[in-house]
Amino acid sequence: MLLRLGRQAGAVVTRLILVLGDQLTEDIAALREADRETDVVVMAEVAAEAAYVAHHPKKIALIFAAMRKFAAALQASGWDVRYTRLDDPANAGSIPGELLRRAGETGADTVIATEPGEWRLIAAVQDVPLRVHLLEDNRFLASHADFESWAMGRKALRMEYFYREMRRRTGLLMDGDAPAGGQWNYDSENRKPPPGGVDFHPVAFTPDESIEEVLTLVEHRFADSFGDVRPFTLPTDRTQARRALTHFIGHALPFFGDYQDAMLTGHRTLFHACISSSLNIGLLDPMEVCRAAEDAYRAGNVPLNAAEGFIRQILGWREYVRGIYFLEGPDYTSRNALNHRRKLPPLYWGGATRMNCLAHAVRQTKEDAYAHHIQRLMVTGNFALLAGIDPAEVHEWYLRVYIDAFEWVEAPNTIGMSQFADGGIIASKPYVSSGAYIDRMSDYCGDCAYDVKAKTGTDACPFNLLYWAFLDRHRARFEKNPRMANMYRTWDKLDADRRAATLSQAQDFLHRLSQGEAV
Ligand code: FAD
Ligand code: DLZ
Ligand code: SF4
Repeated sequence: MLLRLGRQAGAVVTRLILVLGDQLTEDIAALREADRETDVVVMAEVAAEAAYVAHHPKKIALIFAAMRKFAAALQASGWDVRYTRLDDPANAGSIPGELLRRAGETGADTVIATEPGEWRLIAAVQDVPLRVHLLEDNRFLASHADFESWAMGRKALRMEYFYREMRRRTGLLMDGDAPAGGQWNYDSENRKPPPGGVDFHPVAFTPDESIEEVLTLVEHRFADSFGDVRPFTLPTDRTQARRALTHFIGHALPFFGDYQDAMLTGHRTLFHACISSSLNIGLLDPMEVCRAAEDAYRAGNVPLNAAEGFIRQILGWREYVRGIYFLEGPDYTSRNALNHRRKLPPLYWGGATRMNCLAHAVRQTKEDAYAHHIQRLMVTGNFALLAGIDPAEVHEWYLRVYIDAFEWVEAPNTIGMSQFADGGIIASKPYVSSGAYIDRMSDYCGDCAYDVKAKTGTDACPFNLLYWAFLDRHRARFEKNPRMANMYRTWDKLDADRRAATLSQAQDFLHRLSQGEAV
């Protein structure tokens, strides 16, 4: 018989079971391994986790509120939970410090932990001078070994092929051996411009007394951080997260596919699920979410393009980016394949800008700690890439400002998908566009100081200038890319005066951006 981790035959020894702020489910590996009779669960609100980057206050509030509720639920079901609040005078200030303090208190010499979602914290937990057993995070549908064996020997690690394998393995949206409807991917049906009327709103949860206490704490302690803690209406426990999911499946999923790429000033979430924070901190399980979407399709309530598009985000993209993060290793976040060096301009922190799309995305991010995928990719990300901003600064911005940001998911999306800083591991070509794309998919341009139709001149949409300047700057790298050949052909066909004016006006714009002007 296998000895359980850290146990000696016959001896009853207390072990510390570490549960981090984004591991809030009773099914988590460390709790599954634990013994309710003899082990002690350690949970701690610590300054080190709240401040290694200056997170959006809503994100800190979400983590603390959900941690407190989860700890109370564990206690109610008989666990010995040693919970440390941020303002506890004995708080050691870091996860390793809290483990050592609790080891001293209980006499434990062993820690059972579920692998954290950031290399930084994995190293810190492994370095704790106790016997540390790290168990693989069991909340994902592809294990490290699954992903490694899929990736092994492949020249290109494209998400689409990984996704097909995951569909086959899980049986999700499969009719026997074939994909439901005969096609794996219905993305071509998912690019409709913004709809006229949208009447979907995610469920808003009114904070109870325990959450109010957290909001007040966060307001005081993190007053200088970027972002508004109130209003706070997010799900903070599993019951609420399930309600939010059911509401989404019933009311928004049918339209998810069609309008996935659309952006509307008056409707910040459109038909998106707003479940990423619940998934990432453990309140929802990815398989239950995918099954709920498939059930809605099988019941005839949701079209296939919507169910498939939604399931692809979770079964495909979410699992795939995690695989890449752990496959590529800790240096992934410092990659800079395009050698971009510009500093992140103040407009990302709410500084004045005349670009309405950016002003809107940043304002929304400050207020909600949320922007949907296309806002992140094609507005803030697109601009940073076109302007040649240092990907490390862009990465830190995304990690700080979004409610769902943990490095395992944020870094591949930012460094890889959005900034092409990994040299093309995730994206087969850079996600860049001129203003025309934003104009087609949103209502932002109508209220902008710039003219999206103007290609050059003082009124010209900066995306129009920067787009061509980016292609020109990186010609050696991208010209041979078959997916970009058309773009270069179009650029080369423009007359020489127009090209020269575009490049010099782009340079002037970038100079003014770097000087801190409100461009
Ligand atoms: P929906 O659009 O309703 O999608 C449903 C679910 O699919 C999401 O909740 C999410 O779990 C999953 N999903 C969708 N797209 C992706 C993706 N590209 N990668 C991984 N999962 C995905 N997502 C995060 O969870 N955390 C991040 O820190 C994060 N950073 C991002 C940074 C950039 C630059 C970009 C372009 C994308 C980032 N994403 C991140 C992916 C995506 O934007 C968010 O998952 C999504 O906007 C969350 O909102 P939602 O729940 O309404 O998603
Ligand atoms: C994000 C976060 C914050 C703000 N605070 C805490 C905390 O006080 N205690 C904790 O256990 N976890 C926190 N977290 C989540 C961790 O930062 C997260 O586990 C790692 O970033 C790995 O994903
Ligand atoms: Fe953004 Fe250009 Fe449209 Fe203005 S005109 S909102 S800068 S895309």
